[in-house]
Amino acid sequence: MTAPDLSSRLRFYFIVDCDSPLGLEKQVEIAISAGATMVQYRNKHFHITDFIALTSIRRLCRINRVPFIVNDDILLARAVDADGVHLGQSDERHAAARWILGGYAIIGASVSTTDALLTTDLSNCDYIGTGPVFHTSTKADADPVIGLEGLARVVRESSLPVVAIGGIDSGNAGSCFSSGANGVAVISTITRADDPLEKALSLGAVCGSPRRDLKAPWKDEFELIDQILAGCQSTLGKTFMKIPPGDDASLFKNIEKPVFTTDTQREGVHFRSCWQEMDEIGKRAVEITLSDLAASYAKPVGLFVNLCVPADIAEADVVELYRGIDSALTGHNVELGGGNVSVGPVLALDLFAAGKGNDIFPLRSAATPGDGLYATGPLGLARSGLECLAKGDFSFPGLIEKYKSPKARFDAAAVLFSHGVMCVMDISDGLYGDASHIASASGASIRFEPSNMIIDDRLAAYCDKYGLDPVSQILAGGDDYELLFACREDVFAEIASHLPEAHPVGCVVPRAGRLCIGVPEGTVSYRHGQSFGPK
Ligand code: TZP
Ligand code: MG
Repeated sequence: MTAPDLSSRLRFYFIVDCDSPLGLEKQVEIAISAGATMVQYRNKHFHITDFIALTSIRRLCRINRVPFIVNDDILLARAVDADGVHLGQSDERHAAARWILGGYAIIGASVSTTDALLTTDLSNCDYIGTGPVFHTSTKADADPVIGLEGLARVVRESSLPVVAIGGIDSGNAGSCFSSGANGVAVISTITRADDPLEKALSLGAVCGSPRRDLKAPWKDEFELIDQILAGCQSTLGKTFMKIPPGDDASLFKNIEKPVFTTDTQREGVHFRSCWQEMDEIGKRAVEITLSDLAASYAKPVGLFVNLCVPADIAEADVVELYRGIDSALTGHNVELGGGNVSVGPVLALDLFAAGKGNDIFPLRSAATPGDGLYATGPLGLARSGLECLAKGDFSFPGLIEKYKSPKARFDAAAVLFSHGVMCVMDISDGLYGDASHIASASGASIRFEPSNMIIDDRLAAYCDKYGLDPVSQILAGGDDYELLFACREDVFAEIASHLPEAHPVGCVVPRAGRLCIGVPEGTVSYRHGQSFGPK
C-alpha cells in the first residue's frame, strides 16, 4: 500500500459481508479490482473456523497492498497481522489496541455525534467512522440516521479524518464527499447487488479511485529470478566481471585494492513498504550500501543482493524493487554481481558491494586534536522525514524525500580525497553516534558547536511546528548519508569552495572524559535494540 496518507486510504473503504452469498474472497477481489483503498473484516459471529477465510482475504489485501482492518477484535487483528482495527468509543480499548498492535497500526473509532466527539479521548485513534448517514438494513442495531448535516457537523468538529458509513452507494457517495467526508465505507451496495462488480466500479468512479488488475503473488524462486534478471540486463556484470552471474559464483576481473562492504534493509526496521514505492526501496538500499564505499574512497564495481521475500508479495512488486536496484546501479555504473532469493517472514535485502580502493583508505581513527569536524551537507532532515511519515504529516515533502531517497556522496568523497582528507565516515545512525565512533577510534573527544551547524529551513519549519530542538534532531538524526570528516581548518576552507553545503559541526579535542561534549541531555542516535525506529 503506497497511498500517501490515511485520508486517501479511507476514500473507498469496503467492509466484507459475512452473510452475503458472495464468498469473502470474491467480495474482496471485486472491491480491490474496483479500486477499494481499504478493506475491513467485520464478522459479528466469528468462529475459529472462519480464520481460514480471514487469512485468505488478508493475504489478498497484502498482495495488492491494500490496508486490512479487523472490526472490533484487537487480538484477532493481531493474530492475522492486520494493519489496524476498527473499534467503538471505549478509550480504554483504543489504548489497548495501540499497545497491542503498535505505533503504526491504523486505529479507527465509531463516533457519530458531536457530543460523543467531545467526550471521547481519541488520542490513540487515526480516523473516525460516522453514521449511519442514510438508512441501512445491514446493521440491525444501527444508531439513528444522522443525515448529511450530521456528517458535516462531525467533520467540522473532528481533527481526525472521517469516513462516512451507512446506506452509501454510488448515487449518494458524492454528497458525503461534499459534506467533507474523507471516505465512504460500504457493504451492501456491493455485496447484495445483482452485479457487484458493476456497482463497485460505479462507486470507485465516484471516489476517484481507478480500477486495477489484481496482482499475482510470486510462486516459484526460479521463475522470479528469471523475471528479475529480465529487467536488470543493463547492470549484469559485463565490464568488471570475467564470468557474470549465471554460475555458482561470479568471477571478477582483477580489482585493485579490493574494498568490500555489506548492509541490510529490513521491512519494519529500516523501511516500511507502505511508505514507499517498491523501486524507491530498491534504490534506497543500493545508495545506503554504496555510501560506505563512498566513505572509503572506493569506486564501486559490483553489488550482490540476498533477497528475502514474504509469500504474500506480488511478483510484479519484486520486479519493481529490482527495477529500483537496477536504476541505482546504472546511475553509479555498478554491475549486479549476483544474488539469492529465499522466502521469509518480511521483505529484507542483504546487500554486499565490492569496490576498487583508492590511494587513501580513510579511517575513523585518523582524527587529530586541533582538526575541525565537518559534514558534507545538512543533517537531521532524513530523521525528520521519517518522523513525518510516522506521524502521517505530509506537509514537509522535502524532508520525506530526504528519508526516501538518500544519495551515496561519491561526488563529495572525490573532493575530500583530492584534498587528502584521511578521516571520513558516512552518517547513517546520527551525528552524535557517528561522531562518537570517530572520537573513540581516534582516542580523542569531539566538542560540538551547535552555533555553526546548518539548520536547513525545512528542518527549522518542522521543528517549529512540533516544538523540537533542531540541534537535537541533527545530533540524533540518522539516515542522512552525508559524509562526516575531520581535517585542518585551512584544508576545510579549500574544500568548502567545492562543496558549498559542507559546514563545521564541531572540533576534535584531546580526550576529556566523554567522547562527545556539548550534547543536550537525552540525545540518542539510532542503536539497534535501543532507540527510535519503526515498530
Ligand atoms: N455501522 C454503521 S452503519 C453500518 C455499520 C457497520 C452498516 C453499513 O452497511 P451498508 O450496507 O453500506 O449500509
Ligand atoms: Mg557507514
